[in-house]
Parts: sequence; structure tokens; C-alpha cells
Amino acid sequence: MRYSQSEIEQFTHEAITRGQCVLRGHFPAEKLRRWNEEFQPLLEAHVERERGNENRGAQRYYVTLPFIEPFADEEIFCDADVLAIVENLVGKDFVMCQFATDTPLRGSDYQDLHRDTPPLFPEIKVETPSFQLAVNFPLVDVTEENGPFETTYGTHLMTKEKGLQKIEAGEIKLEKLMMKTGDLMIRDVRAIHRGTPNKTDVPRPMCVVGYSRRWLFRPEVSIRIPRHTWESLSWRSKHLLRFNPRVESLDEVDTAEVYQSFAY
Ligand SMILES: O=C(O)CCC(=O)C(=O)O
Repeated sequence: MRYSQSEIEQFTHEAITRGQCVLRGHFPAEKLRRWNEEFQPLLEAHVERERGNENRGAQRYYVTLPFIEPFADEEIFCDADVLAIVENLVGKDFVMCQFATDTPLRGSDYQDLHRDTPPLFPEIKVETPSFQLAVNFPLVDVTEENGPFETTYGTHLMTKEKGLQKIEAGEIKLEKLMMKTGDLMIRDVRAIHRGTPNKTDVPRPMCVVGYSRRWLFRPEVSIRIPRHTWESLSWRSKHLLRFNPRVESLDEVDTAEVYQSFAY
């Protein structure tokens, strides 16, 4: 591990109180640049297939990553520091439920402010500790121009209405997150956020690895694991991925995105 126990606790504290923490320069940037090259044809094919479906906003695409090389890489989704913080936040035996990308292209716009999940108990208007996390990392450097993720601190702990009121009143600020390739963010997906416009000709893919409490089922984001990938995984990865469907090969799988309703 790169971080000491007390540093892991600091990151955990930050994520609990602010809704997110950022680990700078944690993943190998060169590897992620190779991912970006491999990702471009997948993005192009997806844009072609989904033409006319702009449910996340104009020129903004959600693409699930195939769970094969180079993406099915334990150095990324099974990173010891990340998993230690994730376990502190969502408990022992948590699961990995999502492995995808969000990419704004030129022509994208500001999204509405949103969360990625509803609260667990909307009836009582009280937010619980974390139950659903996203680990986000970009495949290119994020700048002012190419659509930085905009987020707010502390809004995961209040109702969405309260959070929006505080943002409106200027009591809580929207913060643009500049991230270099290799930086990663661990966030509670209830923190109110939005995508911003990419004003360049270069796509800005942001990977998202989702981790949930062990009892939470999110059918819209399952990861299909080809048998030969499954057989190569460590015990720890198999445990993380234990509830995801296994398939003989990805050729037989319908790759149409079913994760359409994304904003709460
Ligand atoms: O990657 C981004 O810029 C944010 C996208 C987002 O929040 C979403 O589509 O739910």
C-alpha cells in the first residue's frame, strides 16, 4: 500500500464529511493513456449506435467498459488503498457493481444538478451513512475547457432539496474538479454534482467504478464477466465481483446500455 493507516483514516474522514476525497497521481498515467486509446473505438461505436438517445444531455455518453483486457485490471479496480477507504465507508464485504465511463464531447452542455441515487429512506428526510460509492478517474487530463466534473461538499448528508437551496443561496459552492490522468476521486454518489461542457474536440472520458454495500442490488449496472477473465482473477477480485453475471464470452452479450435513468 502507498498510504499509512492514518492517511487512509484521513481520506475516509474527508469522504464522510465532505462527500468525496481525491488521491492524486495514484494510478499509473501511462496505463490509463493506453486505456484511452483502446476506449476510442468503443466510444465511436457507441455514439453511432446511440445516435438520437441523449438522455444524459447533448453529446454526453455513458459507455460500460467490457470486462476484458486492458480494462479488467486488478491494479485499478482492486487497488489496496482505494479498497481500504471504500471498506471504511461502505463496510466489510462490499461489492463492485459498476464499471463504465462518462464522456462529454464538443457540443455537450451543463447537466442539471443531480445525485446518482435516491436516498435509502426518502420518507424520513434523513440521510444515512454512505451506501453507494463511485471511484472516478479520467483517461485524459481534465482542464477548464474539456468539461470538468462540478461537485459540492457536504450535500450527501442533507436532502436534495436542502442541498439545492444552499447552492442557490450561495452557502454551498459548486467546485470544478481539475484532475490529471492518474488522479482518482472516491465519492458518495449522493453529493450533488453535474457534468459541464467539453469545449474541445477531444473526448473527456471519466471512468466510474461503483462499489456498494453488500446488501445493495443495482440491476441497471451489472458487470458481465467472461469465464476466462473470471478464471484469471485473484480471490479478492472474485469476492468483490461475486454477484455479477458470468458469461461464456462477451460476443453473446447484448451491449445496449440499460442504465438510462441516472439522475435523482
Ligand atoms: O462525468 C461527468 O462530467 C459527470 C457526468 C454525470 O454526472 C452523469 O452523467 O451522471
